[in-house]
Amino acid sequence: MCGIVAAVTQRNIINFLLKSIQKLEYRGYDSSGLALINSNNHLIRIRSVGKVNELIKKTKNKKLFGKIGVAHTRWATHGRVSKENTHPHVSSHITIVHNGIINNSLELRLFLEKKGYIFNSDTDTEVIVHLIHWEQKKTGKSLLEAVYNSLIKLNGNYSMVIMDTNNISKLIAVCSGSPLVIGLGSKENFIASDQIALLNVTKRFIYLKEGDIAIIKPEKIKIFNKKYLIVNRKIIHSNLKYEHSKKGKYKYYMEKEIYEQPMSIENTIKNYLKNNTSIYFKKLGKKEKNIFLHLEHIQIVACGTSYHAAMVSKYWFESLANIPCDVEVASEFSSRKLVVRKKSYFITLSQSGETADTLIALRIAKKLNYLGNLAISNMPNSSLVQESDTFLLTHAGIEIGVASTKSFTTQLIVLLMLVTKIISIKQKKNQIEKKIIKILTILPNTIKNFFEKNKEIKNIAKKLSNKKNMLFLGRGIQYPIAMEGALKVKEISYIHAEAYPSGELKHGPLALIDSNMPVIIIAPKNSLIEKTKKNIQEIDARGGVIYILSDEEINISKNIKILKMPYIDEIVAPIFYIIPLQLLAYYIALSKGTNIDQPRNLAKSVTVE
Ligand code: HGA
Repeated sequence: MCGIVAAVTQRNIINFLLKSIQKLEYRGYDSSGLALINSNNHLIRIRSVGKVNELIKKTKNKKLFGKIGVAHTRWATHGRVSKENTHPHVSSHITIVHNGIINNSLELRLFLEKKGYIFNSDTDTEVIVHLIHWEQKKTGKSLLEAVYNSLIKLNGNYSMVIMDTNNISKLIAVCSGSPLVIGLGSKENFIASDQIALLNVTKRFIYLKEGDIAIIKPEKIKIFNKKYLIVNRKIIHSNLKYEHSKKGKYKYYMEKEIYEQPMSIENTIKNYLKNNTSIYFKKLGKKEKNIFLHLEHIQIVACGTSYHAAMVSKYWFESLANIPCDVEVASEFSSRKLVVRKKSYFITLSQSGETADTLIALRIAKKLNYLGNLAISNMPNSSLVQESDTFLLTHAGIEIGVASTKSFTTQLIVLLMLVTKIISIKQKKNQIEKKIIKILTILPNTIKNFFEKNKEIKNIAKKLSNKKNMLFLGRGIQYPIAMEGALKVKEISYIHAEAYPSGELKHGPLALIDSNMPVIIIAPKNSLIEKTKKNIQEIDARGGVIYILSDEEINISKNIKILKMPYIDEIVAPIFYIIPLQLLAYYIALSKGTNIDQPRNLAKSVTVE
């Protein structure tokens, strides 16, 4: 959350800052701002409430010029959404943009107010900039030392970039709690919260590690680790293309990402196949093989959509591998006394790999008696990946829509392949691998063909778009899919949607059923369908409006609408059945006219607790 971009160059960077900060809008879009140092060494600061487009409008016809500058897009944590609270924040000659939360900001604010500082905002960020100024004024030492001395006093997360009008040839970046990546140019350097903001200027990147402080000049970069020792960090050559971060022919990123799923699923499968006949995880070596052989329990921790993927995998771990598996929302896992099961292995899931709640859970788990831990993420250089014993990537490609789609289905692919690998390690034979690979290989095409049904889904969506509430029902492994379907609807259309296990309806929620309550039922033909049919009858008898997703002919009543699904193997059915629900949520939101990629109050990559 919150996006940071900064540059120190030999050319005018106003267009770069505006274009790049817009690429980070998915991280927050409450307000945005930028600051430049112009040719007279004066600070020019422009800030605006709302999307980056508002900021762009404000810069038009202003003939702005600056070779060094910072920009920010905000997801507010401290202080309302207002121009005063928008970054950059300034204290005399020092300017900062910040991503994070300062827990002790109130006491520091009181301290600084006593020293005479006047605050122009309610943010915790303004506390940091005055503190740095105070430290420098007090000691008369360099800005770097003032930054270092200030960090000791801060409690919280504070990834930030600092700019000084007294020294226009450098920026200082601090990485703490959320990612910062340096983009290396020729006689110019850049820094951002995500490399996609820099793909139009470079392909060479350095990911700062937790606690790093970097001095960034046009021709030189110096990095100190948290012990204040100079360190060399690896330069990474990215193969991501700027075009990958564009919407192309689609109206919204979410639409693009839904339709990209056959390709991203195929990529993920291929990445973990050896000779098309066995599953091969390069990152998992002898140590993990030994753990997999002996583990007796799996604990998975995640948030939001990743939590639903983890829930699906619980069914796979237990029904296919016979391994007990518990899944918990990360913030709850970190909020209670934990009892670690015997021979338990710890797994985290996060698209961005920066989800604060999940990171905190991992840090707690590392101090407990787990056999080891593994992260599943879409981001190879993320904090979760770096802090975990080992990791598996989802290869979904860049996902920008706030409502996750392709990262969900690719997480499911990785989880199913992992379950399969663990089974063959435990059983010391790989028949199961052959079976699952066969099922997985046909999945991308089945999804591609299914997209032809999108007209039918659009029609259902039109009927649902004026509803206030919706229920999603699923049984067994389809229950988490019902949860994910409901979440998609909530996130982008603001309709209250709730998921229930089909069998649970009569224990309370049945009271909600009337002709205004659409009920979406996920009912593939499997051993549970007869039970689900009974639930359908119960809802129909009470005048509920029923939509069923099924490959079975269900002739219960004329009032029931069926979205006929093609046959799909039961094991991968959850990966397939989420597709119509994603489309349904998308088309409902489209009918309502909401901002699908930037739903209100949300942001992607939730880097605050
Ligand atoms: N606390 C700062 C920055 C917010 C942030 O990082 N959000 O993810 C503010 O409220 O402006």
